[in-house]
Order: sequence, then structure tokens, then C-alpha cells
Amino acid sequence: MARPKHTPLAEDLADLDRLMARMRAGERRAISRVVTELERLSAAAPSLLKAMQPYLGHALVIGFTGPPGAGKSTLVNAYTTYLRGQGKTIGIIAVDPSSPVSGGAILGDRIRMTATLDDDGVFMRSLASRGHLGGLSPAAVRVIDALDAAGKDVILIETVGTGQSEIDVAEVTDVRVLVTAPGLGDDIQAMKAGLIEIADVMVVNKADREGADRTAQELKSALSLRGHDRAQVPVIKTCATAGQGLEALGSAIAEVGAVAAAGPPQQRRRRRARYLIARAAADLIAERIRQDASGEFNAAIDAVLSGALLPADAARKLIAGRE
Ligand SMILES: Nc1nc2c(ncn2[C@@H]2O[C@H](COP(=O)(O)OP(=O)(O)OP(=O)(O)O)[C@@H](O)[C@H]2O)c(=O)[nH]1
Ligand SMILES: [Mg+2]
Repeated sequence: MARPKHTPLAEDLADLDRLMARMRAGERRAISRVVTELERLSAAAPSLLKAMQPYLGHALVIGFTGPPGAGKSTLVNAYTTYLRGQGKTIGIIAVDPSSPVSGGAILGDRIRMTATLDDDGVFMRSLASRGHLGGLSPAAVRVIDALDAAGKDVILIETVGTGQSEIDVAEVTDVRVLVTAPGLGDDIQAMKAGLIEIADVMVVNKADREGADRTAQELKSALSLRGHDRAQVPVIKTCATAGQGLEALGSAIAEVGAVAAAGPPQQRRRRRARYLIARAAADLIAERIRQDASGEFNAAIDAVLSGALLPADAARKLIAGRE
């Protein structure tokens, strides 16, 4: 993962066709370069995106979300090894990997994600989501595109489920895996509500620990309470540290993935583009309200206070400008 320190900017970026070819050959330095430019949305990003166009829409994107310390990184690492055994190339994106609970800083993830070492078939990048109110950063979505263009067959994205992020992840991934573990207590309870609605596959990791069966049962009953559709969601027990349960996890993911892969590739790209546009629009609106040079926002507040407008109507009016 060592990044070249003295690469002249122009060297890699001058010949984009060559850069694309190197990236698609799995050359780590080339992928790293493109990922970094897109992550930072640098001046080179627009021409890179253009050069990437012909190669986009191939990868299957799988999201691993769950409470801090559930074993997401360890599981992603084990699953990577499993997929490598099938000859698949892998891109990994770890969003905000340093949780206070497991103390798993980026360095810790490096240790857990040993499958990424010395294997040009795997590329991993850690990203911070800070500054983006708990949500998945648009940078992560651009990095998905970069790894897709690099020809990775499968892209695994790890996020801590903290509210907004799992909803964002649901929007940009083809398969959504919720990872929990026994003994996380309230964490699971708090997360259940949102995540149970969107997960395609549920995992109870740390199956070697006491209480795994009970946690699996709890998840199953929570799912069945939500109707027939949700009751079909598989609940799989794994022990990521020992590499157990991966076959079952692999087939459950493959089943959901096959449905996604059956659709046109364009559809998956559309979802990512839609998300980026929606985020940009939300940012613009937030910015406009913050600045509020025209006093429109103050007028809206007055209208709400006087009972002339409901807050939602005031918001609609603000977005529409003048009506
Ligand atoms: N006993 C047991 N421990 C596990 C298992 N999987 C992971 N762990 C341990 O649980 C701890 C947390 O694992 P991580 O993979 O960092 O968990 P994470 O969900 O990625 O954590 P954050 O990214 O910090 O939210 C580590 O000490 C792992 O070794 C498992 O199957 N069994
Ligand atoms: Mg982690």
C-alpha cells in the first residue's frame, strides 16, 4: 500500500489511455493514483472519469455494515480470501475504520486485512467519512467507480452502521450485508430498526462465542415480524477469525448478486450517479440556507412562527425559490 512519494503529477496523468491500461492490469500504483485523484476530486478527475467510461458497470458492489467491533474488517478479509480462491479480483473500501469501541484504527485494519498484502488481485483503500454527517461520503462512491474501472470483479465496502451511513450504503451497493455479533447488546437493538429493513443477508459473526444462536434467533424473529419478504432474508453464522461459514455466506451473497447482475450494468451505475447528484443537491440547498443573503429563510421562520406556514411547506417554498 506504500504510495509513491515523488511521482511527478504529469507522468501518470499525461497519457490516460496508458494509465487506464496499467490500472486494468492490476498495477497497484496506477490504481492508487486514480483512486486518489477521484477521492480528492482533483483537477484531473473530470478527464479521468471520461477515460473510465468504457470500463464502468462491471463490478458487483457489496456493503458490509454493522456495529463497531462486530468483526466487519475480519470478515471482509476472510471473504476476500474466499473470493480470491474463486479467481475473482477484489477492491476494498473501508470507510471511517477507526471506531472507539474496537480501537481499530487504519493500522489495525491493515493487520486484519492481510488478504490485501502482496496480492495484485486485491486493492484496499481506507477513507474517512468525517465531515459528512455520519453519511457515506461522495468520495467513497467515486472510489467505487475507480475500482470498477480498474476491472475489479467485486468491490467490498465496510461502513460502521451509525444511522445515515447504512441508508447511503444501501443506495450505492448491489448486495447489503449486516454484520452483528453476540454480546453487542444495545448496539444491536439500536441498529436493528434501520438495518433490518435494508439488509439482503444477515451475519452473526463470532459464532465461536456464547450467545451466537440466541442472537441469530433474535434476528430471525425480528425479520419474520416484518412480513413474508423480510422473513426470507438468510441469517448466517460465521467465525471470521477461523474463516468459518464463508461457503454459506458466499452462496447467500451470490444469490442476491445474481439478481443484481442480471440487470443491465447501466442500472447499477445509474444508482451511483443518482446518489451523487442527490447528495450534491442536498449540499447546495444546505449551503443556500446557510448563506440566506436574501433573508428568505428568516421570512420562512416568521411565517412558521405566525402559523401561516407549516415547516414542511416553508422548506418546499425555500427550495423552489419564489412561488
Ligand atoms: N472470537 C472472535 N473474534 C472475532 C471474530 N471476528 C473478529 N473478531 C475480533 O473482534 C475484534 C474486532 O474485529 P474487527 O474486524 O476490527 O471489527 P469491525 O467490525 O471491523 O470493527 P470497526 O471497524 O472498528 O467497527 C477483533 O479483535 C477481531 O479479532 C470471530 O469470528 N470470533
Ligand atoms: Mg473495521
